Amino acid sequence: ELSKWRPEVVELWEKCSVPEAIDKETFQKSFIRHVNTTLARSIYNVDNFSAYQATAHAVRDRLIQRWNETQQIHTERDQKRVYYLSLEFLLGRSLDNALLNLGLKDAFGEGVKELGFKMEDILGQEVDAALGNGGLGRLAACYMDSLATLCYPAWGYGVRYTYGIFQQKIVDGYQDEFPDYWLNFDNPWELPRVDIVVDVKFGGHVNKITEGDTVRHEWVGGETVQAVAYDVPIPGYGVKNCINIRLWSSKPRRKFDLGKFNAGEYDQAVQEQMKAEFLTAVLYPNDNHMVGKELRLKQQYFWVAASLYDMWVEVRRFKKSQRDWNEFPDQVAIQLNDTHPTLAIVELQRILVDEERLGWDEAWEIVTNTFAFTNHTVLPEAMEKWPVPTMSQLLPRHIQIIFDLNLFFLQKVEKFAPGDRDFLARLSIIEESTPQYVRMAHLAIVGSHRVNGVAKLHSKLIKETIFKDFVRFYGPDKFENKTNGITPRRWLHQANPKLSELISETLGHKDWLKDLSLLKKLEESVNDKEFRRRWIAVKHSNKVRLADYIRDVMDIDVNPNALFDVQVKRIHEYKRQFMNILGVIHHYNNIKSMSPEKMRNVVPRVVIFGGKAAPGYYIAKLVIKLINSVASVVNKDTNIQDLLKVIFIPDYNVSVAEIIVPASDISQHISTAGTEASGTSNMKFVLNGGLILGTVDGANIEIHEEIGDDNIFMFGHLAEQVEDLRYAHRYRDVTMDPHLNAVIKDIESGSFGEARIFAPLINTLTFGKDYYLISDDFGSYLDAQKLVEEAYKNEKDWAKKSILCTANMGKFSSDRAIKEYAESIWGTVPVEV
Ligand code: GPU
Repeated sequence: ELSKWRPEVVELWEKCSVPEAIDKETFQKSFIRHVNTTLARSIYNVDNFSAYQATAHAVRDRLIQRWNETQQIHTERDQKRVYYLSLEFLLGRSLDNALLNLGLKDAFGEGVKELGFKMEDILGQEVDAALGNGGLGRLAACYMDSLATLCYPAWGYGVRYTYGIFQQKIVDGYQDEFPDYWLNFDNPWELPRVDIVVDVKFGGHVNKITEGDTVRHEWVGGETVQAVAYDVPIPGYGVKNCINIRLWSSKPRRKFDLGKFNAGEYDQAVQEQMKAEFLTAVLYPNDNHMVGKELRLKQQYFWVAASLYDMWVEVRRFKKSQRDWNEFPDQVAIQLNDTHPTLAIVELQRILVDEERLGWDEAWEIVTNTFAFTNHTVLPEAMEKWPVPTMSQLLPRHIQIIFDLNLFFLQKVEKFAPGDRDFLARLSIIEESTPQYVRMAHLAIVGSHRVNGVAKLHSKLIKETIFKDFVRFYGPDKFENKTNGITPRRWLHQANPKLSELISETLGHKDWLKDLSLLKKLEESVNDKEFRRRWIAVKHSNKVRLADYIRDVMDIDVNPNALFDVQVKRIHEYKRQFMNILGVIHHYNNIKSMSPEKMRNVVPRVVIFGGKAAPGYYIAKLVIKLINSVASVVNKDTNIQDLLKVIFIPDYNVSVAEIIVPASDISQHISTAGTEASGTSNMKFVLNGGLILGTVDGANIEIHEEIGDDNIFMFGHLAEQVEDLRYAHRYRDVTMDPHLNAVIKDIESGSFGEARIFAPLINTLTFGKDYYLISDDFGSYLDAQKLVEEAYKNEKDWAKKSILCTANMGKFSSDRAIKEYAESIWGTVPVEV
């Protein structure tokens, strides 16, 4: 065995493993080598897709070098590591990002050009890695970019879904869903680790073993599924560091359980095996909504168990170092992205107590010092809770541990507030209904040393509402705010190359890509006429790019000189796309009633929507239908000239967002106050010089603080008024704003197709008591839209606003967010390669 590492062998290895250079010629050689050998093609049959594959493989080779070096150095240095557990990573495309982060874009661009290809065409071949629903998954992706760029020793852990978020098609105005079989062709952005396989167990039973005066538990029997690791390298920008996201894929065990079948039922046995593969087949397509499917719980445990076992490899190193167990949290920090990975808390306690034989309290101290938990919503329908009977079946030992943890926790609560049964019941990890439920957020809070919200208002609200009792019990210090951020590399440099170029030229450096606060200096150019002209020209060319895209996919022409008014995000009642389209109808009717003279004062507008509805979310799907019905009436109405167009862009995803975001003049972030935890696309639009029209909610508030009153359009009731307004709706009739009433009457008269189709939607405002307060905000919404229109008429002032938006977005870099997590929660320090 050891002869492999004889000095002369080592020397040979080192001699042969010279890292490939990154200049044009070596790239071209490696491109052609990949065409010939990896793809088994020749010069005569290389299409754009093969060219993409070959380029991707050439980049991959260089990523792997960096990946290896980073992992080696991080292991050597033995600093505290952070593990980011997220059931979603919405990465989008990788090639352009890797080229830019590695600084290869120019050399490789030249390289492919000489070989007869256009880099743009090559980039367009890649399918998105869409292993997430929306904001939560995209946040995880931005955070990985920042962790890599800031050189933190960090790993992500997730699930390698065979099917990502469904593809959306619009048929007769309705959403249709199609499977996203993204692994159809080979995926160059993952490294299969066929040797890293973890057994994960479900079911079985628990034996209680008494040894003298100690009792231990042994979890036996049940079925086993195997988790195989796939590593996704994440390169930092402008550094050699390249971190890892390890995604787990389920597969059956190689061997049949011989006892379970006889020769006559061979096909049955194969089917049993195939069930194992199904475990990680599909991403659940719900955003901000819990659907209690047993398979989802299995996914969660499968992923968490495999990840903790994998970290245990590190832990074994830790044990060898003879350090005290109490030092474990000095080596490892685990961040829980929402409650989805909460079982990790229980799993670690199980390992420490049942397998490492630590005392319960000692183990629990280690566990709670290791974990921290991020909450992403206050919506009650999104709170995860699992039926105790289901959990007992699947995870018999874990449910025991949960009940024990709850018992000890409630004993402390009882001491804190003696006799207060209600307080106890409210705090309990177990909901005492029939059947009982495990409240995952409660478990996550009890098992973590820090809990954070994702924007100032949201962090305040969780302390005052859903987690109020916990604040009373633990004191306020356990609860923090970490306002979300976005990576300026993807969301400005990559999505908006022209603006990035203009900024770098104006500032005289590219350092702003690593320190976004440096954008502030752009303020000095706001009165420079030539600079403003160029700024406007960039926006215009981005609008042309989007108009081209709309023509390509929808065969509709839009005027790039019109005001582009955008709302793209998951379709959800609380996000109020319904209010937007009602406002569009109002605007449309308004134009129709105008004299030709008055029409000349109207700013031409293209209202752009995009977003997926959860397949089971009936009302959200009706909103899509209404938008498309309005679009088909408005877009062919020649009486209104070109003053209004309504566009629903199908299949909104990360790479479509990269085209839409830089092209917006105004974007809408109009959730009912107090419902949108943060929002992150608001940050992307403003960073790209798009103004926003928003409610006093989530991160809108902090964006407002940074960019000032003059550069944002805010409207609507405040979070603290919502409860009273809802109360009034419940006990009095909803009083309709007269404009809203007129719009509803118009829909009911059949102006946008058969009225009965939309009745359930309109009923949310009436019988449904208008829970999201559209009637209360509609008036101020229309007023704000008027202000937008007036402001847009002044091109010079609008350009100034746009520049000041970008200039003041420094705070919203995910680098800032990650540094805050590292400093106040994780206690990790950078290790640069
Ligand atoms: N978010 Br919970 C999701 O995208 N999906 C979810 O299931 C839950 C939260 C979002 C919030 O809605 C959004 O406001 C926030 O910016 C984002 O998480 C990241 O924190």
